[in-house]
Amino acid sequence: MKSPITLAIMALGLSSPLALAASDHAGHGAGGSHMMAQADVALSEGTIKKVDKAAGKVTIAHGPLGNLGMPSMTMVFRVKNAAWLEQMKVGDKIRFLADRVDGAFTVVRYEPAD
Ligand SMILES: [Cu+2]
Repeated sequence: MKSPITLAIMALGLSSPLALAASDHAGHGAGGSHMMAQADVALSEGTIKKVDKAAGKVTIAHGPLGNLGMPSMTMVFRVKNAAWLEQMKVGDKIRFLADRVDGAFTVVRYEPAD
């Protein structure tokens, strides 16, 4: 059995060529270290299942979340920016990054998937 840590390292290794390419691309633009850091993070895939604007939450059927050591599942997330809930629609495919914010799983970054 591989430990979750080993799997996380493997995930990072697999994502590095993509992340490097993204960093390169961003580097020619604004090129701030902040942007570079974001580009290094591997986004996970998800499909919007439910949007609850009143509660500020979104239900996402997501693929593995390497940084959280979480397998694929459908679950509820909070969102870092409530305005995102206005843009998210049930059935939308997204790429996103989730993290623990104040102990709650939160979408801290997302973009539409093609
Ligand atoms: Cu999950």
